[in-house]
Amino acid sequence: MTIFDTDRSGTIGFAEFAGLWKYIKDWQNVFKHFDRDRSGSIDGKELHDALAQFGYNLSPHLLVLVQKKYAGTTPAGHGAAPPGISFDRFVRACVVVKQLSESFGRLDTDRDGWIQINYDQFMETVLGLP
Ligand SMILES: [Ca+2]
Ligand SMILES: [Ca+2]
Repeated sequence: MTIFDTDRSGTIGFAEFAGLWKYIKDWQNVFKHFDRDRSGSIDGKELHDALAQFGYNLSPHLLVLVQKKYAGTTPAGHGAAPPGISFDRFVRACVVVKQLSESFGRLDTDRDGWIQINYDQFMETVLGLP
């Protein structure tokens, strides 16, 4: 819950709760918007459209990796989640893509798409993810 505990008090106060609620409402709208076939989950094409809309043009290979990492692994059957990425996993996927891209952008100061980082910087970047 650290991303919502804005004053770092360790608990979520009312203002933070209101922010959290607004945040979830916004995400629900985003999710509904991109769940074009209203299946209740995000498939590969929908994920591509969502990330492209947010300004992240991932290669097809990376999109498959994101999909694999965040799609549900529950076996098919009665009451099983629909195939694809569920709401909470979709939020997580978007936040991780955003944070990784921002971390990269901060390190790629000359904006040529390449970075050279040492072990500490690499670990800091990865450990900074939600
Ligand atoms: Ca869908
Ligand atoms: Ca660079």
